[in-house]
Amino acid sequence: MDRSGRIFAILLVLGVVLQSAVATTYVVGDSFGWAVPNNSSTYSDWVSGKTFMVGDILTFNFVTDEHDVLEVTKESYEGCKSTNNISSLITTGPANVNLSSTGEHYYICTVGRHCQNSQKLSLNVSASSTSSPSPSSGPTSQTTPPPPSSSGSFVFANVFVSVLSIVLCILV
Ligand SMILES: *[C@@H]1O[C@H](CO)[C@@H](O)[C@H](O)[C@H]1NC(C)=O
Ligand SMILES: *[C@@H]1O[C@H](CO)[C@@H](O)[C@H](O)[C@H]1NC(C)=O
Ligand SMILES: *[C@@H]1O[C@H](CO)[C@@H](O)[C@H](O)[C@H]1NC(C)=O
Ligand SMILES: *[C@@H]1O[C@H](CO)[C@@H](O)[C@H](O)[C@H]1NC(C)=O
Ligand SMILES: *[C@@H]1O[C@H](CO)[C@@H](O)[C@H](O)[C@H]1NC(C)=O
Ligand SMILES: [Cu+2]
Repeated sequence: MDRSGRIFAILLVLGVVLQSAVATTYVVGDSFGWAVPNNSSTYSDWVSGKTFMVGDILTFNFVTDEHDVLEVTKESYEGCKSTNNISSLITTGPANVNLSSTGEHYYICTVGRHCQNSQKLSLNVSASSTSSPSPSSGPTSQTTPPPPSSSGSFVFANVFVSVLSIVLCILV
């Protein structure tokens, strides 16, 4: 491997390492958004294959007053009940929700029978690779959110490294 190849390889590895520290924003349901689906597996299909980390953000895309978002316990999720809420009701869309603790998180829409009609989302959050693992939160306990990560500077660093690698490959 020649010199520029080596430099490129090093920078590529650096970029991948930095990338893994960047918080991810997920748009719930992708282009379908947060609405009553025509299929009971729409949101479980959406979750499947994704790995959610502490620090990641969920964007619930919905029109204000048509839907809402409430984080509840597993029991309330299964029974579509608004009791035992873990968050306060989010009524303004689109809404960002921070995944600030590990473990299972359950979200429902409390409008009409939307939840009964499968407008509900459950997912499992893993400890982020860059922070020390925090204990899984039970239904009534909530772990303190980790200190704000410097994801902005990580994004910048990653862009910087990518640009640098391209420039070096042209010049070297
Ligand atoms: C169900 O919804 C999906 C979007 O999630 C859409 O692509 C599909 O055409 C719909 N199917 C029916 C039968 O309405
Ligand atoms: C619901 O989605 C699943 C998985 O994508 C699919 O196998 C099934 O046929 C769908 N059912 C309906 C009624 O569209
Ligand atoms: C549950 O909902 C009520 C009413 O919206 C709110 O006052 C309360 O703070 C919520 N509980 C939590 C833990 O957010
Ligand atoms: C979510 O986290 C971001 C930074 O990661 C912060 O700016 C924002 O205020 C947080 N939002 C909530 C609702 O905690
Ligand atoms: C969530 O993750 C934890 C730890 O990785 C695991 O023990 C638990 O079974 C998972 N829950 C679900 C519903 O997959
Ligand atoms: Cu709804």
